[in-house]
Amino acid sequence: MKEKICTLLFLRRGDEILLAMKKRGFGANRYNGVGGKIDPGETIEQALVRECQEEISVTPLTYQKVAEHDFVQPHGAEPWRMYVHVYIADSWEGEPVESEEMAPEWFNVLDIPYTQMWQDDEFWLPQVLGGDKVYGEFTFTEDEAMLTHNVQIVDELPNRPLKLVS
Ligand code: 6U4
Repeated sequence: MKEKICTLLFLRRGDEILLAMKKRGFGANRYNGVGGKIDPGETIEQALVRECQEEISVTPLTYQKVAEHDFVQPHGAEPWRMYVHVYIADSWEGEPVESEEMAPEWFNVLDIPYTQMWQDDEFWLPQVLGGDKVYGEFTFTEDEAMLTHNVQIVDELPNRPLKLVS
């Protein structure tokens, strides 16, 4: 099974969060936070900052971890697993700029376009935006439809080390 450990970051400004339309690759044509794979030798936070700079030309300055998710697609010829460390930033340097990968856009937290996002998002993003910390486990079909979800509000996130263990 292909396995990846990734970051996902939302900028927050008052009642608004920054989403970005993914223009190509995995998750294309969906709104999401910014982020991607943690490279060998990188910390989670180094990857978070680098991906945000690469995708929308912004450097996050202060941020906190709000969720961890285990996403698994166990079916067919190309199964995958993605473990995602999710953060919210409340200060940053620079203005969001569109790149080849992402087109950023601000949304009111009461008007998030869940129908144009990964299906799991509406099961955990509202809780996170309400101030809870969330651990989630989700499975998907080969067509990237969500099959099962298990979302827990937690006091402490697992802070799973940068190695996938089943
Ligand atoms: P490559 O092309 O592999 O270098 P990279 O930018 O490193 O790409 P990418 O774009 O595959 O990684 O990262 C996937 C992004 O999508 C991460 O920010 C995590 C996020 N993501 C993946 N599955 C998700 C899901 N089910 N729900 C969600 N975000 C998801 O909200």
